[in-house]
Amino acid sequence: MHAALVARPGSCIRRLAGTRAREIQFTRFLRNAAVTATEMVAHAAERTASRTTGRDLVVIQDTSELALGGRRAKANGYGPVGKGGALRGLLLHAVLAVDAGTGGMLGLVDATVWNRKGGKVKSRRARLTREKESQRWLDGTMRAGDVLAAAESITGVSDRESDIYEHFARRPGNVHLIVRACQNRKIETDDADQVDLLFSHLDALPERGRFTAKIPAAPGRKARTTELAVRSTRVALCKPRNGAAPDLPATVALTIVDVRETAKPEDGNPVHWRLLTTHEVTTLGEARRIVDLYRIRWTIEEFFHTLKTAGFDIEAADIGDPKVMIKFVTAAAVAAVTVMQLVKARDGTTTQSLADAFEPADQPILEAVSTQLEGKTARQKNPHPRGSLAFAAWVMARLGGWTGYYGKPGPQVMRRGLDDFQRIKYGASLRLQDV
Ligand SMILES: [Mn+2]
Repeated sequence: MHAALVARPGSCIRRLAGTRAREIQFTRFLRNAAVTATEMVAHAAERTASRTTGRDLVVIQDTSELALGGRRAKANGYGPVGKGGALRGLLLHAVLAVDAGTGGMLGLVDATVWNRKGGKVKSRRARLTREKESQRWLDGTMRAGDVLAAAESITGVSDRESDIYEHFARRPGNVHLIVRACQNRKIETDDADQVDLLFSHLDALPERGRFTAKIPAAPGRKARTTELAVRSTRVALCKPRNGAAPDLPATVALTIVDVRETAKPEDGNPVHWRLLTTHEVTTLGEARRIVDLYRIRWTIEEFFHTLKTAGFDIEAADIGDPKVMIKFVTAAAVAAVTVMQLVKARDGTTTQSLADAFEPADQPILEAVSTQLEGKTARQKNPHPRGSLAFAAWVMARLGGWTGYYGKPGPQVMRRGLDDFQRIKYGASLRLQDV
């Protein structure tokens, strides 16, 4: 099914499965109680773990809402998503492993898809839901520490939603954190016994220095190169008075790095990030490194984008039963990682090797297919070195219908190519058995 998902862009099961017979097989697979979302994720995490041994990693986690519709989705039992909960759908929390040096995607570490309880929620219920949902950040960090235990280093990176005292207090020993601060917490400072507030304390600090950085384009924002002013200091966050578990320590010692744009941009708001980290930061270079690692967080936004629009068109899928849909989204999340890896590798500008996305046994088949696909002109030759992910991306793009002449192959093309490749691989395995 992973192959079918990778291959068929598509929304409804019929289109995804291709034929009526495959449709029945596919829904049977999804409805089969023995195949759980947990197992699909565990299998993907195992493959990711094998690629991350001895490497410095950034582990990114974030949540995305998958809006599936209005009244009909509600009648089918989908819970509220979006502002005000007017739409119905599911939530996906994903944890991805990325190489800290190159930014190359290495795979899925964890994924949880869930359906919120529908209907009107009383404030107590709403609060319990919020508490339960905030647990996902702690779980994601724990899971990264377990699954990626053989990594050289792990830095967990996440946005303001994960600024939770317990997240810092209970992190595993092998996971560092960089979290964008959301709460103006009470802090104890080095220089005085008095309690201060985090944000005003930061504002009063002298600048440590400045550096220029590229701000990527975003909806309503052009890419720009800008100057950032840096402040940083050690702080001890005080345990929140309400809601924190009694066994948590009274303070947690962290470093905060504050970067803000020195000039007002033409469009949108100036960048201002306050990044709480467990890493040691004493120099401007180290502060810059924290900012650079945090910027890798953007990868997960690209992943959600691949999954939703350019990729699998999940939000247009037409599956009535939320339990079945949870499995569908999980399987699509696993497949979307591979599609995204191929799209990123297509220009040969990343240094990723084939092993970051494929099994070792795939290499001879890929090379044979590549030779078959190569034409007579230079532009029809695979320009990438064997054993590189770019080499595989070229093969998948050609299989998926890209001519090599016009434009660049996107997710749809890569997915089609991967499907063909899986079929070729299956054929090759049959032939090997015949011998
Ligand atoms: Mn988020």
